Amino acid sequence: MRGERAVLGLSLVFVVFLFVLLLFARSAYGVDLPGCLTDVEPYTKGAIEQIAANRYQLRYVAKMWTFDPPEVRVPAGAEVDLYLVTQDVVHGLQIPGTNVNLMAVPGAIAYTKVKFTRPGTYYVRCHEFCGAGHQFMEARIIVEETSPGANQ
Ligand SMILES: [Cu+2]
Repeated sequence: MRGERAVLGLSLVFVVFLFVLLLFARSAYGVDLPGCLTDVEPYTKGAIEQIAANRYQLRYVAKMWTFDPPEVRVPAGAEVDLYLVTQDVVHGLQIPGTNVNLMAVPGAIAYTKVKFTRPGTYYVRCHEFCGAGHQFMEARIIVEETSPGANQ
């Protein structure tokens, strides 16, 4: 009986000691809970950037019920690195006419590479039911005809 009390008392002291260590690490070293990769730049808003000749980086941010950016333009033959994150629930991203089919899972970055060879308008659609406005969730990628002799 006496030995059990001693073990319980020591266990309690040890738990309190660990809690004090946590508070010390937080105040002295700024240790905190890990953040989420998708909550920091450049994944907080959608954008397209040209990163090389005829090579683009396109970052989509999905949220109920839009894709950001809603419309982008690239020249025909463009190779696009496509990144997708979500700011709320699980979404999908599909581009009919291509092999692009991604899932946007909270906290994760989805990636694929696509080459747009034919000019035209490509629709970016959500393929994972995400709420009342799911069917309106759409963006466009306009692939423009390149003029002959253009340095693309
Ligand atoms: Cu959806």
